[in-house]
Amino acid sequence: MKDSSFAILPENEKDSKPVEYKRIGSLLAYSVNNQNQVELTGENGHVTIIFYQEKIVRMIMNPKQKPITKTSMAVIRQPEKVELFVDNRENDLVITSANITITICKTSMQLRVADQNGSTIMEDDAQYGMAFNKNKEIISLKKMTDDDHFYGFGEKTSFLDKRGERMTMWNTDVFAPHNPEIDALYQSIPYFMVIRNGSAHGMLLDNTSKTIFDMKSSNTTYSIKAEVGQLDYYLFCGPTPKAVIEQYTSITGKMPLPPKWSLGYHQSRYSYKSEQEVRNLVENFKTKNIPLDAIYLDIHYMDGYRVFTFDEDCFPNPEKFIKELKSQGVHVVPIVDPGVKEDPEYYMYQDGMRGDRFCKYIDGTIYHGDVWPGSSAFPDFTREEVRKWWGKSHQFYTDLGIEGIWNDMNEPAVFNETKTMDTKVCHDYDGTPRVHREVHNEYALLMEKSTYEGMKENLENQRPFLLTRAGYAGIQRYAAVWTGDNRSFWEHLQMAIPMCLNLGISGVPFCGPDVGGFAHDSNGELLVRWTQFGIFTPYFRNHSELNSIHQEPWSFGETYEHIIKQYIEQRYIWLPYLYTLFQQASATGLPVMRPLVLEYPNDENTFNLSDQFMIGSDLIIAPVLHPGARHRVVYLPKGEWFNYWTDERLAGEKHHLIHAPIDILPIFVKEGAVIPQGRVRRSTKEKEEELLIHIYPSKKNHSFFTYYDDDGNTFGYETGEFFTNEIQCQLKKDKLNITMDTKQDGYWPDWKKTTLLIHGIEEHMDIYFNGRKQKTVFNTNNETIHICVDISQS
Ligand code: MIG
Repeated sequence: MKDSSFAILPENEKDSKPVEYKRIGSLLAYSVNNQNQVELTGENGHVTIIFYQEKIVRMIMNPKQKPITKTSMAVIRQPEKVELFVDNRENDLVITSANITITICKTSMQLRVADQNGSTIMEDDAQYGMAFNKNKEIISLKKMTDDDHFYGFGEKTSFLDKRGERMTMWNTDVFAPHNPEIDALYQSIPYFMVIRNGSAHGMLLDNTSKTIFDMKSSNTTYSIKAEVGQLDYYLFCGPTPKAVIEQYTSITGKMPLPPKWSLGYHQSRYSYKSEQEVRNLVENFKTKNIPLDAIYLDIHYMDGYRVFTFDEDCFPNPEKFIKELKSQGVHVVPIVDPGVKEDPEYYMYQDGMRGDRFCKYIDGTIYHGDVWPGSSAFPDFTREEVRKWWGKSHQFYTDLGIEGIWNDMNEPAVFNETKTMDTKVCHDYDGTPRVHREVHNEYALLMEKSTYEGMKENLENQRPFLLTRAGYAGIQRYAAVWTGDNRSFWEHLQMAIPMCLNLGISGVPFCGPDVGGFAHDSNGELLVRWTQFGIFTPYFRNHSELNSIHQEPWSFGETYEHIIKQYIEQRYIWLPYLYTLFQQASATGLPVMRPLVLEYPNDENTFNLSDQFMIGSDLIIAPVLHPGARHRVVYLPKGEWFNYWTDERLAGEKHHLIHAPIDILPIFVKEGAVIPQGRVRRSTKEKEEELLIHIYPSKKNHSFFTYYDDDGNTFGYETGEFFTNEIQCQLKKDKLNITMDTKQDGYWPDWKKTTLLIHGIEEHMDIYFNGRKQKTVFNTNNETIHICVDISQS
């Protein structure tokens, strides 16, 4: 009935009467604590304002009691000391720091936050700035200007700019086709960024219950709302979009540098069901000479879907098999779900029960829910001892040589009407119990923390790789995110771009969709276009569902196979550049794959540009997203650009019609760019033989690029075992000066040869490298100039 017109019978109209919200009322008293904390008492509630850092302010409102300052697991930083000055004026209380002024209206407790120039960053609605109702909901309405554009919110469907949308955060397993109507998916990242006239600010609503963000119901205000708990948010004052991401990730943490193998091409399927099937698959990649770094084992590898087991018939000797594959450069990544089968003869269930480690109701009975293995219990990851136990249990996998774990169903998903655990389950939370309704969105974050820390300990000095479906703010600290059960629809290829871009803005650089589409049947053209796009998604895995047509690279005939192979090879060619950007992301929080608006926040053509994106600051990728299309429009922002394939120069601040036959992914390079690349390899295990440095000299700007490399596998980089080389390029009249300067040599890369490739030179030119003349060129007709250099002495 729900899916027919019956759903919209007149009688079904929702009660349009708004829930009665009670306002916090007027300010009765205030006090200043520890320099950076101000406590306010209102008529109907309490507010604590904490200056976290110079440009980060936290506000907490609790209608019942003095706000609790303990944070969720999303936040890992303590407040710093910030000097405050409080001015008690007639109508307002004004709190000032060096960078921020907060004005609190005494009659309504409406907040206004301004920068040092007095420009408003954020302002409460006069009536419902802070309010709550008898159902324990809390809400805050903020003013919205015509120029406000919204980004972030983690993993959402629809276009890039979320103005005009209403979104729910409630980790949900959605197999139904993801479409603009589905506003809650697997990840809940209650954080967003507003860009207004080129300036930006951001907000994290740190509340792990169901939260709702509404930029749709009004043209002049937007609202943030939570089902239960405190109104507890952090305001990041920017003022640039990049500064907002840096501020957000300074308190929620950054992605650790992943192992290099996790950046290669990964092949998956629900499921490769036996050792023999996997061996044949790997053999196929080998004979077809297609690069490969990992194979995934979906639920069929287990004994009756019991996690931490292998089916003995299908995988008779997992250790031998996994080690052999690894020696050929292929990692095996098994799936691990949180549900533990209710089976008194199964050690994980026994261990969990005996150690009192499963989620239970307030009366002490264990919660059991149906998942793959049938009735199952779920570890209570809110307890530290349980996290340690679960993490340590991964020794089962690491002893076999496994370094990567794929966590699915961790919303947690349960096969029932609500799709999750009973919200009345009472989590231990290390002795301060809270019901599932309050902490649902945090469950996966805690599971990933447990898994990451356990894997890291078991692997000693090797970097673990985790892939997760669900998460909360801060998930980037532990796992890469894939965007769940998409379908082999062109629409889902299109949707994957803004979804990944907004994940990147939300502090999650390491993400990607199932290439080719998970459910439904893929086809040759779709898989080609998706693979072309996939080589630039930070996470690159082809995965498909049980009942779908197979979609390994060779599944649709030789013509398609040939192009798919060529692009998987491109991934490996681009890896040195991507790895440097991953390193930057792990240090700054800035995403590898980014929307143009992050680099060009004043250019209105970028505000909702959802079908092209940037890799770093110098590359624009414009995938083809429609069947039969052999052309597409590409917008190039300010600057001069090169077509990567032809070296044709293209003007910025213009739309261009680009020819893109089936074997072309349109790529554009900004003038002034320096881009390191490598050669094709069969896997990241093969040594890098040659470093290629593409240079696109600019007459206007001096170019800089710091290339980064390390062993790709250990934590040695934390103690200086890495390599950096600063590449510079300056073009003056007819003299091109290129320098390379090794700044850090705690690690020395594998390559034996370095080649410079200089693009876009048409006239007479003298080329210098590290002060020595290398070559004089004349009217090159736009040919690329190759020069071999030796940097070992530099
Ligand atoms: O509900 O393990 O999103 O990638 O192949 C199905 C089987 C459970 C959902 C995951 C998908 C995986 C599948 N899982």
